[in-house]
Amino acid sequence: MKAEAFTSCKATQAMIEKTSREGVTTVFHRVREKKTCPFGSGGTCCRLCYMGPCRVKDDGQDAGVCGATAETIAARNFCRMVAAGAAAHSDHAREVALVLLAAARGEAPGFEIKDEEKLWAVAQDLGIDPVGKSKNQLAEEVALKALTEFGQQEGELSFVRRAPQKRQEVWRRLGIIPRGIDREIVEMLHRTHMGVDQEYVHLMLHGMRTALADGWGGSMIATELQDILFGTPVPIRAKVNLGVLKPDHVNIIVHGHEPLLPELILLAVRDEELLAQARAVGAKGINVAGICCTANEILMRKGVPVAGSVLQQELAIATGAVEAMVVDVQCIMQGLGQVARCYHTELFTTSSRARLPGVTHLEFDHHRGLEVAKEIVRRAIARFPQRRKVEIPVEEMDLIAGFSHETIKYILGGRFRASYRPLNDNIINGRIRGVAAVVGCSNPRVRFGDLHTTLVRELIANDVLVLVTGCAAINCAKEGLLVPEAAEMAGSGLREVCEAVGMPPVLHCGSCVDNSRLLIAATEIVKEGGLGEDISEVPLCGCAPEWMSEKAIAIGQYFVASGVTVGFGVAFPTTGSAKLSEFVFGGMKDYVNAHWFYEPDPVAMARTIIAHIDAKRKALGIDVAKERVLYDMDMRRKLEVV
Ligand code: NFS
Ligand code: SF4
Repeated sequence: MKAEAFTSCKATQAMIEKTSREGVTTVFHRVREKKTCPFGSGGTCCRLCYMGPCRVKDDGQDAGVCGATAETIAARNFCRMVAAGAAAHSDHAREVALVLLAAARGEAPGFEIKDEEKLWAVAQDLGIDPVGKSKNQLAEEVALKALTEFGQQEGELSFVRRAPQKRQEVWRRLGIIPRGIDREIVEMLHRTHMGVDQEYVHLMLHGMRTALADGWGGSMIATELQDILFGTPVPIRAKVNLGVLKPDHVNIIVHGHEPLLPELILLAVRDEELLAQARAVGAKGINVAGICCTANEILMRKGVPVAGSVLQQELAIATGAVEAMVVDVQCIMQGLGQVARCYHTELFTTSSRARLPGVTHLEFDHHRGLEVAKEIVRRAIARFPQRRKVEIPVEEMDLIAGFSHETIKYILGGRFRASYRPLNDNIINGRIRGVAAVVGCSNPRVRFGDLHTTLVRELIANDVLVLVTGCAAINCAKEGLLVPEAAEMAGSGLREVCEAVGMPPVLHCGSCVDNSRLLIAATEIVKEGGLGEDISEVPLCGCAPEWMSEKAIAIGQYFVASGVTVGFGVAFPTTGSAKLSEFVFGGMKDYVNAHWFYEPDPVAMARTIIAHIDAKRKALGIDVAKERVLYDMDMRRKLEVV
């Protein structure tokens, strides 16, 4: 098969070819065999009860056996995706809260409170008075309070109060302020059971409430408590792509989402005894690299190299140079097990919640996490002499990561005057046209990574400051968009701002739970003044052009419910119902002053985002006539030399 058809990433192409030669099956091989079903894809296949399953046509007559219409079925399916995505982010947060609690009580060796400033800030936002309390006392209270946010039955989640006043009022008026994280997710599952909530707008409103419980609840708790435990990110240089694997080192890949065990593995690989063991088997040292959001977490805080994004997980093993891959939860392909068996890699599942058939399970128990980490490193070293069929792609790229919303404040406002004022001023004076968040997964049904980079180049050429997270961030980094020099590709206004402060035009803001940082950044912009009183008035837009996961839908829904219009590519799970599509692509605006849009073409998506930003500028009265630049061949060529 033609590897170029899947992506322009050379490292990925080389490994697709290697696996094809060696008869190893990967996601890129399987995707060609699986045809999508139009009913499933458009959202109108219902299998919620066994009078069905029912595939329902959207012709105004057809219905499921129970009478459910296309819009009801599609809304129920959509809302279930929101619930699953919110559950994933939030269960991650729960785990972090439990570890914070254990660390505060001195029961989690290897973990400690790293960021006291953040601890104080979070405590206050949770309604805890930090004065006069020791670090560990306060951390214990914060962890316990965070845990109550999950099981709370009435009232409002604490972090909701962080949102702009006007936005809180919108939510209150609609009755969609989340009461408790678990409660909203459970209610969403209940309402979508056969024969419960069957009015699509009513369903979608609870879908917003559930999503808000993720964005301003689960995801935000995960981000904030991880910052307390591991430090709030600051700009840091690192490297990305499969070329970060080292031919003469023991390579360990950490993959998944929770940075807990990976942080301990980073400690373990500095252990002198283990380093001596590695040298004894002929390795020069031990190299740790990440995949997916685990990668983003330890990249942001430690500058650990990133081996790749979600679609490169099997390919990393196929280099033949990975001794161990350690996975926990989410975005871990079952295909990994089969690929690992074709090479010398030992694959470890480590979460009590996730196993793969035929794969070593070594459970991460935070009471003895460091021991588990050392055991993994020891076993990785033992695999080193068994390498065969090694071929590591040469591609690697520099990047700068670490743009927490606090950092953005410092970098733009200066060390002594941290504020969003300069950003707001630059948006008002038009140097920066607006802000776009480019987030989410990669999907083998579209050209992997290319949609992200095409879109982002177009945006920065038009003076749109781009914030990236998740796999989108990794893909942009691989193409050299996350270095200050990338400012050369930016329009003159954005370029000027980037060069003045030495920042890239594309800022890596972290993992997917860190999309909560973007909610805070948007709120800070509002609070700084001059750009409206609500998030929905700010010239900004979100998108996930290569999405695939339910988590992406949850994120999109909380962005929209927070007032940010969001575009998705690939395919969209409401298109099987005209009514529901009209609602998500337009009608939602009447409720939350933002909506979804679907656009599979990245250049057209950029155009839509820019038009959206321009409309917001006009409404604010800050529109200055500006020609839209098309990212031309000349600029593309220039990029390839960078
Ligand atoms: Ni986000 Fe991160 Fe990647 Fe998609 Fe998966 S790793 S949590 S879901 S695939 S961006
Ligand atoms: Fe069919 Fe209704 Fe059952 Fe869904 S809930 S499978 S539409 S009968």
